[in-house]
Amino acid sequence: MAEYIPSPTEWVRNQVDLYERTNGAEGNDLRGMAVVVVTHRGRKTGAVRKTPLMRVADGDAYVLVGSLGGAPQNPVWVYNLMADPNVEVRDRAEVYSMRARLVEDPDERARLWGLAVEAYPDYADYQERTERVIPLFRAEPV
Ligand code: F42
Repeated sequence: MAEYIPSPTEWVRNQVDLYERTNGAEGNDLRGMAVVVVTHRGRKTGAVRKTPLMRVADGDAYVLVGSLGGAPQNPVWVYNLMADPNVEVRDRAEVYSMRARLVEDPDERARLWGLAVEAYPDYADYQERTERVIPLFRAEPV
């Protein structure tokens, strides 16, 4: 089992810790909107990384949104998922083994973006703030 390296960002690290410790009973939201925790592998360190993201469900799949608050650059986890798409998605007490596929088809992206903004309306502002197209992954059961 590879080493787990917690996020260098304190509030993110604390949210992951609380979420996992309580099996998703606590720490499961951001401003009242649901959050999942995605476990993946660092593409350089090989370490286990855990990233909380907004919960955007699409049937038995989840949409993972690389918004990083509308920052100019992609979050680093996006590159980890491109290098190794095997992830675990924790949705409260349930943990699913999934494969995360970068969504490239424009029609599919438009549909999933609609779901994302429905789940977390601030994503629309984040996209306006940045020149980059916010990357979306569809995490699908394996
Ligand atoms: N971020 C989003 O982008 N979208 C969301 O919907 C979202 C929701 C959310 C909800 C709750 C919450 O607590 C946080 C939320 N965040 C959301 C923030 C999210 O959890 C991440 O913190 C944020 O996206 C930043 O991701 P990041 O991967 O850029 O993280 C940085 C701070 C980080 O951890 N950097 C590490 C570091 O040490 O600086 C590197 C981590 C890493 O993966 N390293 C790789 C390795 O090999 O281990 C190397 C990668 C490389 O290419 O250099």
